[in-house]
Amino acid sequence: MHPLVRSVEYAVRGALPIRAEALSKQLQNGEKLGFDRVVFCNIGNPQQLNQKPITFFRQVASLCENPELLKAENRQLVEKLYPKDAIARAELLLKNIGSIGAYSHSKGIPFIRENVAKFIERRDGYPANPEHIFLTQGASSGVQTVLQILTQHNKCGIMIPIPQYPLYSATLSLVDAQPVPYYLNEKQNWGLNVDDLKKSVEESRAKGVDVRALVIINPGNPTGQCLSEENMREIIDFCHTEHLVLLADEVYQTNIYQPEQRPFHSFKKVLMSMGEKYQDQELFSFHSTSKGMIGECGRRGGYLECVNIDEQVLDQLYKIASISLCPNVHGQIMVDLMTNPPAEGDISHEQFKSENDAIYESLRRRATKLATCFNSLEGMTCNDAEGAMYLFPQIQIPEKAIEAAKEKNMAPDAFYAMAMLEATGVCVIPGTGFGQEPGTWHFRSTFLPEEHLFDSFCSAIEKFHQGFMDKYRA
Ligand code: DCS
Repeated sequence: MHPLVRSVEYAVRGALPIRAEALSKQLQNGEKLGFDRVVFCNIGNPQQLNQKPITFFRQVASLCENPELLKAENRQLVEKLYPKDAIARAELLLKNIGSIGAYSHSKGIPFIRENVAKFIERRDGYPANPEHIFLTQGASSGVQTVLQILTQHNKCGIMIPIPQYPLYSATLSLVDAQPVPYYLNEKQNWGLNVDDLKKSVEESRAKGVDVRALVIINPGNPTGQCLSEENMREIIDFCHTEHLVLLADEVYQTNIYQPEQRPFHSFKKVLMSMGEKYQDQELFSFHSTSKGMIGECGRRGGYLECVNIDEQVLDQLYKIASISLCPNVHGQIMVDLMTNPPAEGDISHEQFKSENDAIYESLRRRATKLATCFNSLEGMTCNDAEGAMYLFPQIQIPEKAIEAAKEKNMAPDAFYAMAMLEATGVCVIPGTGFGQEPGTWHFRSTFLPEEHLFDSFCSAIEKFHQGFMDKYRA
């Protein structure tokens, strides 16, 4: 086996979730544990925790899946079950796609790429070129491809935040390139200081690392911060000065919980607004149908926009995309729906808006509730989530627990998270999986458990935490 494969670590599907799966099986087999269900807070997978899909999206997807329903003989029946605009959208998509069982263009269906370009134009107020947009299997495959083309030997470095979402560290391990870490500042609500970026790039270059790109996750995962426009300008200026390609992971762009103080700005928009000097700054930005209020993670929809990327590089990207033939067509359809949902005046608009708003408001309430719960616990502090789907609290783990973890050959935060899982069925991921300042301990939890169960979810964690502290307190 290739040694690089062995070197990869990916905590959100690591030891904790594997144990959680085993416990879940035990419960299914009728065994009695101290809890009656496993709550998978290890991953931002809303529909796994029973978030309802957006009705219009599923209506269109189901009609595309079964075009027989659109035939004249079934028309009456279908019009009873489906609103007219869902039928019309499915017909329009099928006209442009043909059969969804066929391979599509390797960059994605041209009609859908045009719609994505229009969405970006509406969002940012600057033009987007459909030829510079690649539809991808979730954002993950776009990120992997771009990291692959940006690196060529083990002295190549890519700047990644710490804490980070481990897609980045895992992919860099696989392509044998070096992560060049920069730390987010927990005391400033996980803010990003450009001086830290400068220090990090200088140190790495002094060691002979060929630093090529900077990854920004905005809003952050696992940290939930949302960058200010001013900070983004500084980041772009830094990339421009240091000749770094900017990778903007913007999959949580609609998960924004303080829209007045902390609105979302895309890097594309900020870059475009910065004038002539910056119009050679290379940028890749990523979006996904897995997040937001959509949560269609299993469908694997996403896109990648290339800004100021050389045509020859685009050709190579296209070639790499061709090796996989095409992104799956169900995901492409979801990208179309995400970027082009029912508009005001459409029959389905009201229902779409009310479903979307209800999920959004509920996420916002749950984010606050869980942060309040964590902050009420002995030795735990937690920043509010300005965006995304996660909290990343810090825990002061008592010395006796650190000793006990050592005996089990576990990191202290993994020891804590495993104890939580065994006691409550709640599966979170230790901070070690994302990276953290040495000597600090964290875990990441989603705030996705259903709202009607949220109080009992919080009280289970409270009870466990108190018991853990009582057991190990000096
Ligand atoms: N980028 C970020 C910042 C993510 O959080 C995720 C998924 C992705 C990209 C890739 O998602 P898709 O490939 O589905 O578009 N987040 C993982 C996580 O931390 N929990 O759930 C999945």
